[in-house]
Amino acid sequence: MLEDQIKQLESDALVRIQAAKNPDELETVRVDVLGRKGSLAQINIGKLSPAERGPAGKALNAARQTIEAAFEARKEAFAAGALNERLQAEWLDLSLPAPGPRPGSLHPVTRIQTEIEDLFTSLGFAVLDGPEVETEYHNFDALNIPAAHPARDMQDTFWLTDGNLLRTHTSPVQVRGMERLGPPLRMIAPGRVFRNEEVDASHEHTFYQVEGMMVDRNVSVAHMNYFMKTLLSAIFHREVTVRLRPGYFPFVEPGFELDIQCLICGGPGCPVCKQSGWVELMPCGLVHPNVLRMSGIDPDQWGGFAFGLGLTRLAMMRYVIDDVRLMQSGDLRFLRQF
Ligand code: FA5
Repeated sequence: MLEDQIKQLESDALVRIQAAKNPDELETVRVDVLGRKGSLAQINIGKLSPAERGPAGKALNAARQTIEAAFEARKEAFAAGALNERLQAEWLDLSLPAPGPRPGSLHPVTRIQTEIEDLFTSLGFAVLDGPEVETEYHNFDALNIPAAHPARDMQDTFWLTDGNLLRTHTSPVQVRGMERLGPPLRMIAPGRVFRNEEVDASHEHTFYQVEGMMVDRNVSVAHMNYFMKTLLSAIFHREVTVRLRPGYFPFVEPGFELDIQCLICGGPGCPVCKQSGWVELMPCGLVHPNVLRMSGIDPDQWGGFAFGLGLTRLAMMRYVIDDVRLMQSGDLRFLRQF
C-alpha cells in the first residue's frame, strides 16, 4: 500500500531530523527527503486509479507538512542553541565595578625627597620652593660668584634670551629664603636643576638637589655635621662610610665635599664612581660672610651652614641604580620596580 510506504517514509524522516547533530546534517536530511529528487518526490501517485489517487495525495501532503514542520522546528532549535552559546561566551556583568587604571608608584627621587622633607620638617626646618627659571643675580652674583668668576665655568647652563637662566643648583633658594624670612632661619629646598653637561652614567643635564641651610647665632661645622649625618642615617638605615674633604665653592668658607663610599661597587670602582670608590654627594660649608651681607644679614651677628645634596645621586645609591640616565628614561620596566 502506498499509504503505508508514505507513513514509513515520514517516520524515518522524523527520526533522521531528530538525530541530526548540526545544521549541516539537517540540511542533508532535507535534501534527501524534501528535495526535488528526494524520497517524497519519488512517490508517484500518477499511476494510481483516480479513486485511490485522492486519499494517497492527501496522505502525501500531510506527510510533507509534518516533515517540513519538524524540519523547521529543528532548524530553529539549532539557531537558538547557537545564540545561547554566543551569549554565554560574550556574557558581561555590567553591574561589576570597572577595573580602573593600573595603580602607579612614586618615582625613586620623589620617594626620597618626601622622606627628607618629613625628616627636616620634624627638625624645625621650613621646606621652600624656588623658580626653575632664575635670575643671574640669584643663581650666581648673590652667591659670591660675580660675572667672569671661574666658578661660573663649573656650572655652565642654558640661558634665556631675556637674560634669565635655568638654575644650575638649588642654592639660589638660600638667597630667596634669607631675603624673605631673615635670620634665624632653618630651611631646605628640594628641586630640579639644569646644566649644560656631558651626559654619562653619573651626570645628567637635568637632575635633582636638596639645599639645606641654617642661619643662627654661633653656628659651627659641628652643627652641620650633625644634620648631614642625621640625614644619611635616615635615608640609608645603615652605616655608610663617608669622608669630608676640603672643597671650594665661593659661597661657603670653609667649604667641604662630603663623599660616600660607592654603594654600587662597594669601593673597588665602577662607572658610577668613575673607578674611584667614592661618590660626591653633598658639598657643604659655612655660609660666606659676603653671601649673608648681600642678603641683608649682618655676618658679625649671625652665621650659618649650607649644603647642596645631589638628590638624584642619593636615590641611585639607595636603590643601587647604576646609570643616572634610567631615572628620566620613562621606561616603565624601570619605574615599576619602585
Ligand atoms: C653645587 O651645586 C652647590 N650649589 C652645592 C653647595 C650648596 C655647596 C651649599 C655648598 C653649600 P655641585 O656642583 O658639586 O655643587 O653639585 C652638588 C651635587 O649635585 C653633587 O655632589 C652631585 O651629587 C650632584 N650633581 C652635580 N652634577 C650632577 C649631574 N650632572 N648629574 C647628577 N647629579 C649631579
